[in-house]
Amino acid sequence: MTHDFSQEITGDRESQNQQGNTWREYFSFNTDHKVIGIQYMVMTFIFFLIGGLLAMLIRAELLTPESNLVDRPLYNGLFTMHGTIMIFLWIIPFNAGLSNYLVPLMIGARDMAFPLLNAISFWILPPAGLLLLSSFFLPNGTAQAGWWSYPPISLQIPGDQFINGEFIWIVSLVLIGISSIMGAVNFVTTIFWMRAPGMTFFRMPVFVWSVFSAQLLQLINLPALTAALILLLLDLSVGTQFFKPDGNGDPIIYQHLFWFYSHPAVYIMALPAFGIFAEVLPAFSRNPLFGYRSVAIATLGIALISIFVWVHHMFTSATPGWMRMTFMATSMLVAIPTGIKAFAWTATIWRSKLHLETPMLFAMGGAAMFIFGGVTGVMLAATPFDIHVNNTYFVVGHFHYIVFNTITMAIFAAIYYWFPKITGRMYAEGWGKLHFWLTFIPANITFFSMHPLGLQGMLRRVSSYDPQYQGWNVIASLASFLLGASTLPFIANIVGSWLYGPRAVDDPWHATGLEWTTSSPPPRDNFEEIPTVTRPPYDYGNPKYSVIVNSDNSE
Ligand code: HEM
Ligand SMILES: [Cu+2]
Repeated sequence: MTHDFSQEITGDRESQNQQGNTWREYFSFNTDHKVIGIQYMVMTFIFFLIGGLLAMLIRAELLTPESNLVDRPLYNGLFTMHGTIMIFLWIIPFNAGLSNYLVPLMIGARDMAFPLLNAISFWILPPAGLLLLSSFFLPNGTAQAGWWSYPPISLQIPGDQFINGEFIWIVSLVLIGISSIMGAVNFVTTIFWMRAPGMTFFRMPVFVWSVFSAQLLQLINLPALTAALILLLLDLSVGTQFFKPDGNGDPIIYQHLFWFYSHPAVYIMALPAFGIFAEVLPAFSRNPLFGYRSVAIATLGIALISIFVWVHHMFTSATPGWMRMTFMATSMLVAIPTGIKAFAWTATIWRSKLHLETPMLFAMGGAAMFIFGGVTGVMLAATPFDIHVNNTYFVVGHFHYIVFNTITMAIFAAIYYWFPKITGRMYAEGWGKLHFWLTFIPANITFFSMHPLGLQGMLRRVSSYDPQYQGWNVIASLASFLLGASTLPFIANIVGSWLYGPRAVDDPWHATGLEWTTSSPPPRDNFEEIPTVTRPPYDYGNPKYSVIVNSDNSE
């Protein structure tokens, strides 16, 4: 199943490695999984910035109790687009990009199983994203029904234009969904069939296990959302009544189909983050990952259980008692495999000498914040509690502890950790640490504040609120502006280091894993020779890796 790229390799490989790719290649249709990975990551980061700007606007509106900065329809559009962009154009496709870059290297393959399909999956995204953004220029603006797009609200279109914000929203989400399904086929096939000799399932790094589990979920669950969106489009545009309560339709069916995908989507987003922790924590504590096999199995276990919990998003949707009870129980069950992971991370770094370089700071910060977000998650799984705080800022606080404080932090850990491999250059450590503290502290202030607000009863998706809520809102908004500013040192560091940073060695962190055995950046076909794997992953007890990480990571 491996491909032979020897035809395509021209010139001296050494010099090719040194020069890496020219920037033009990143704007062209290229089937190299590494180029595609970088294309995904850079593009999604731009969407992260756009989604972040929208969040700043939302937070600016919420500085005062009155709705005075933007009008209400625009406010609805802002949180709808913010949520949609952050999920479907930042976290999910960023993970697809990182996985694209890493999986073939980590399993000892020369590329993904279907390189052409891989490039097509990527190139669907820029037009879909631009299409979504273009809806800001429509007469009635963007979609306004939140990222869930529940009918009947999503079907109430002012002015009745055929092409409207909701229409564009659905079309671009269907396109993104098609791209994700194609990507999932590629990842699952690659991990199944393209592993190097000796790379058994239980020698795969946990990151690969995470990608495998997350992409299985994409395959099983995403078709439900795609189907629901197509039916919604028909209701919206040609007058069918699948979900219209005033016809014969049932809006609750939409909620089921939506959450059948969108709860697992939480794990499609989170599992790769857990995988990143499992790579970074061992490398910077010089310990093998504690309980590797249990962690690998727990990864699949989380994915499996997460298919059966979706109704916890519908406790207040006239859901019958037996369903509430059942889904409360399954939801709480997720805490077991997740707890195994959290325990393993802690045990890995327990009593070891920690090397607090930037990737480690982000990984430890993200893992710790996950404990907080996980606990509020179990609280929300308890039906009586959820009924109390449903639709309040408590929920918004909870999921931002996951999507920002855990997953986005993990993404930053990954960027710093694999930056030397990807670019062949080192980033600046001081700037990285500054970025960490500027992110970690304001993020906690911003998103912690949302919990007391929710407990006191402040609703989400509102542009005006009772004056009693202003205190925490001002704190959250001011901290969020700092959080926005924290991306500046990051961008400066990444751009500056990519262009002018000192050259990185092949394995600057003395880390285990096949990706570190090849050059930085790797050649077009990844390895001079396909490696034969004879040892377990996280081989940090092995004398070969007993070297201590030092700050001199460059040549
Ligand atoms: C840059 C820092 C961020 C800030 C300051 C921020 C702030 C906010 C605020 C104020 C809301 C509106 C809450 C409401 O009215 O219901 C919101 C909603 C949301 N955010 Fe964020 N957010 C940030 C990052 C993220 C990230 C990284 C994600 C990734 C998935 C995300 C996902 C969402 C979602 C899904 C919603 C719900 C949208 C809806 O109600 O339809 N946010 N955010
Ligand atoms: Cu859920």
